[in-house]
Amino acid sequence: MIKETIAAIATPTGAGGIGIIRISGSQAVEVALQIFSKSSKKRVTPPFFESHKAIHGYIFDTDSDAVIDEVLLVPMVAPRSYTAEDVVEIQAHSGAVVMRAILDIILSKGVRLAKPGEFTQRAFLNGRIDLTQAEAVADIINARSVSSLKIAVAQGLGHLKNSVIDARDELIALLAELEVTIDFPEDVSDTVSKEGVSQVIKKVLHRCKSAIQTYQDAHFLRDGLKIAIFGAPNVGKSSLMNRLLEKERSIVTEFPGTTRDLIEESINIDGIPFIISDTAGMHQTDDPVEKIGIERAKKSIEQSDMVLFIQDVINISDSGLNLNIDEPILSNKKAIVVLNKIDKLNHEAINSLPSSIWTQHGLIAVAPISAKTGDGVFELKKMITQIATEDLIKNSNINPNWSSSVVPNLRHKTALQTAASSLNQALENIKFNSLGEETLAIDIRNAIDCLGEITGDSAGVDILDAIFSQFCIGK
Ligand SMILES: Nc1nc2c(ncn2[C@@H]2O[C@H](COP(=O)(O)OP(=O)(O)OP(=O)(O)O)[C@@H](O)[C@H]2O)c(=O)[nH]1
Ligand SMILES: [Mg+2]
Repeated sequence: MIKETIAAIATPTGAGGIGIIRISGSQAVEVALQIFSKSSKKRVTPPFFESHKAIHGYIFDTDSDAVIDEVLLVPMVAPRSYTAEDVVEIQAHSGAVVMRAILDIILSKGVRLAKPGEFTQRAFLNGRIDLTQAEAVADIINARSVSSLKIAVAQGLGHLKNSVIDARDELIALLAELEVTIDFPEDVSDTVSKEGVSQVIKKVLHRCKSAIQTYQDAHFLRDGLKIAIFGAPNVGKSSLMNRLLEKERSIVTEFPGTTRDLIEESINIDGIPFIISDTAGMHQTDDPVEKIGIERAKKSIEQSDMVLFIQDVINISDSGLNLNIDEPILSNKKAIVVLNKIDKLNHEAINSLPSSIWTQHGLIAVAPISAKTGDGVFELKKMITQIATEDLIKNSNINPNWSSSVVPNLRHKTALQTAASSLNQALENIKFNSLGEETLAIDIRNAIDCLGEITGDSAGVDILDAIFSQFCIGK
């Protein structure tokens, strides 16, 4: 049982229409009523209040009896609150001084300032939400796109939690049966067969593997898909970057070698987050600064999920497309060949450009554009989202709207991988040993613990600290 009552400003600091101060704990209601009055003339504690009903009134400085602000007080009695404790939210006018003054009065009544994420941590410790739902709160706040928001909301509603709990419960039931086998081998019922046990393990293993696959195909919806713009000097990489961002972010000049350092920005295309980088033009050079820029460009391309390989359309020889893109750098990457500066071509020449090209990396789509006029950029954006999501749509049961989609994060994926390797080991064990072997029970117990780490049932203090310390104060 958590005793201390905590408080914090829950809204961003600065001027705004409304700011909220939140108090949680067994003293929350008592403290709020001590400093609140329905009358601005004198302090009249409301004779009664209804949970979840706002009360209009005033916050007083209890030392001077001066009114600090006109507010709405919203008491939420346990367990029907964010933390599952008694919670009071004070809706005041949002200004740095007034909010701080109200918070100071609350803290003077023996309430402690909340640590970052402590309200959500209490919701978790009080069993109202599991760890995946607590993480979803941070994901909702930090969502950079509609797709990542929808995934976070689905996680907040417990879709990931439920699927992990189901799998874990199956293993717990299996372990219980096996433990009887270990303790009382003579009492083993006919129902516990090697085949039956393997089937349960395989079913859970399949679930773990498909969740890991979903992470691989879909984590960019949450973390952003990395796109590198790459090509020779002066082909229009920075111009394209600026077009995609719809702002003048990179410097553009007619001189080759203008971009020397890596420029990285986040963008949102059709509700999907991308992290896009403009790189230094690839060529042989002795210039030490350019050399460093080119090294950085190569690294960025290595780390990217998708490459926009940009060419000046004028440089394409009449004998056909010799795009020189047998670069090993492109292997295993999603790629689009962007033919820039089509404003220099006539209609006929534009129409004769191919829509895709065979390379040693397979068929790559071609996008003719003019970064100068914006022609073709809309189609290029469509192509980017389509190529980004094609694996996802092919491999997984994620609905194209991203809602109710269960997409594990990196922490979940790591735990799922460890669980899967314990389950694989368990299957090997069954092949060569009897079901009564303690090592089989150990493998299954490990898998149960790994799944429990995801929901928080068996997460250590270090994991909890790492998760909640990333939250802001007041959440
Ligand atoms: N006509 C035309 N000119 C363009 C187009 N895109 C870029 N340019 C011009 O090409 C020159 C180089 O453009 P940048 O965007 O700086 O090219 P870059 O590839 O980033 O060049 P570096 O950073 O030097 O490697 C500039 O003079 C641009 O105005 C285009 O679509 N059409
Ligand atoms: Mg540039």
